Amino acid sequence: MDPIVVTSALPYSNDSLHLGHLRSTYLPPDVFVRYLRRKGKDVIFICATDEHGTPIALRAEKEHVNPKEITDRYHPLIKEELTRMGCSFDHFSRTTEEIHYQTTQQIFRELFDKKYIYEQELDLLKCPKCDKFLPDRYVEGRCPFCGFEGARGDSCDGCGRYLRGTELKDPKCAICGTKPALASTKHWFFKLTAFQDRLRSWLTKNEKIPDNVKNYALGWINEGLKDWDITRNMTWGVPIPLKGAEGKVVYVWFDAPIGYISSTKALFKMRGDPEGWRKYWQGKGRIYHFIGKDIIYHHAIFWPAMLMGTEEFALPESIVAGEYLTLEGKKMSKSRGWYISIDGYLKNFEPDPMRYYLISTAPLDRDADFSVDDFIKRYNDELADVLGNFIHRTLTFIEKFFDSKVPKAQLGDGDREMLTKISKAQSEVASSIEALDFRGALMAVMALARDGNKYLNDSAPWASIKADPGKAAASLFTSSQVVKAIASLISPFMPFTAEKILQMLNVSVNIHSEKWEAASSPLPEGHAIGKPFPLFKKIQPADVQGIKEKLLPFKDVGPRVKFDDFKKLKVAIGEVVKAERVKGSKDLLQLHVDIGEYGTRSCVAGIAKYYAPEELLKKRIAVLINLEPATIFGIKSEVMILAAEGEEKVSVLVPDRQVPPGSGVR
Ligand code: B3M
Ligand code: ZN
Repeated sequence: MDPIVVTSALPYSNDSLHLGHLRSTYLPPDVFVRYLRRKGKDVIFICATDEHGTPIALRAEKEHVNPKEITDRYHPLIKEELTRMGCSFDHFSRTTEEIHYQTTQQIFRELFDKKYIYEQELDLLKCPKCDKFLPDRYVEGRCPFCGFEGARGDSCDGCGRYLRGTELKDPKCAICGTKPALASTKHWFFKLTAFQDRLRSWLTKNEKIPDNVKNYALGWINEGLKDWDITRNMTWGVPIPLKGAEGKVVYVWFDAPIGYISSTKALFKMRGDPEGWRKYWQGKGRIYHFIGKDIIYHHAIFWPAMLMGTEEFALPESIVAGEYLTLEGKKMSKSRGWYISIDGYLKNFEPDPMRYYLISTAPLDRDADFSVDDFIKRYNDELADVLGNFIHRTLTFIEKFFDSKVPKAQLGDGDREMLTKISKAQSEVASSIEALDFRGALMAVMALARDGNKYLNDSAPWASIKADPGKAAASLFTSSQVVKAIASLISPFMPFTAEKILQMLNVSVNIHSEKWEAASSPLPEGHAIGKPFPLFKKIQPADVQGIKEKLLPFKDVGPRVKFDDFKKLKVAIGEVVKAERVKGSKDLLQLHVDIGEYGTRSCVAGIAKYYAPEELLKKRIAVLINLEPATIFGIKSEVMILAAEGEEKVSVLVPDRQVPPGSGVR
């Protein structure tokens, strides 16, 4: 039996995780691993916190602490929130462990000795004021590809491209804002170009890598790869194991994926078998990486090339990349505060409903949205009405009519037909999971619950119990078998729910290690069940708003104003009669606005990035007319325009119907 390694991308140890991470990176592999364990496979589920890199170093510098203090703070938090969500890692290590440093340095040396790593002098950005080189996020500027303003020295959030600091337009030091200058320094490069053809043929031949990953990666290869700068002039990271490299560390993206290997090593060391890791990584190991779509490049290009270069390790069998999850239709963003944290969710709900929602909402290779209304709807319609209701009805009828014992039964055709659906669902769930279609697999379990509900309605044991108790017995015997099967089949997806169902059934197996095939082994006649309880309490319409308030990161409106104070503001409609750029400023326009009976007034507005002067001419817009005048760039500004600030755009406010200049707004 070939050993299997399943990994989740290593979260940076400087922030807690949110629903988007769960959906793409942590839940799908957990489902996979839970299933594989029950199939008796030799599988390990590996993760760790990624503790290096400039975001952590930069933050430490700003907070005047050692970076390790930050990662020490977050490692246990992240580990705990994932554990509470049911993610069943065999090991969750850290990239600051000694074994990780050793492994990284060893792989660096191996690649260096094989001439896949070479040295080069190059000119890099250095801040004259801080007297420091500015690796990655230590420098910010404008993206040369898409023009996005907040691009950083490693990548652009606007277009998602991988960048070099020297490619940025208008670069600035992230610590002090000074414009950096070029200075020469020694760096080491990984010869990515040497792997171009091997990567292409490996990707093309690999059938288990989903199309979204394959197409991106092949696209990049066809554009042509560049050698990869894998060292950084900083002290936080794994030191370069070469002479003359003092004060330099390996780039975080070189050491992070090695964390998959070093975490495996740490696991086997803990198990008292320090060489045990080898068969997973060096032999016939089958490796599955689960990641978010923004790090496909790192996993489908850099990492396999590194592995190829060592000629020692197995290559990934698959790389599964989850697409994005939006929140209420809007991009989730930590910096803007628009996200639901795992912790915030768990304060209000059990883990399983979210596991259910995120796994079933859309296939992994498609974007998905989380909305509270949809969550509640599906919780009520699917978890409460279908799954919970079927189980609860079956067990309470057995309690009531058959003294809590699985009845002895003479089965008819309809009952037998229902029972065949169990093994059908069992193999459907299995084949979908093996095809990495976790959503399809979960839907197959739910289809079994739906069939069970329908069967129970049709056979109506509550109606036949008096006149034909044998029929009621057959119905409840059959339904109880379906309940037992559901507990088993749903365990990879909703492990806590599976345990609860078994508790109600009074079956004391460890469902997480029970053989998958046992899903269809029957509950014996006469088996005494436990006390039924509702699995999912329905959410009432009256509670919906309260749940929204708790889950969604609604912003506080701040201090309230008195109506009398509001009335003091005079807003009116004015027509732009003249518009021009303010000389010497990139941001400002000067407008002349005709405000009817209030005259034509000058306004200096910071909207030059969003509007060309001509665009505004003749527009009727909302302006605040009784603000104290100000002088901006030497120009008198008497009124202020009102504008909406969208995520990327700014928009002046135009009345929906034609109203004359000077009309008041209230
Ligand atoms: N630490 C997190 C991310 O970019 C990054 C993953 C490393 S995986 C080896 O999603
Ligand atoms: Zn600086």
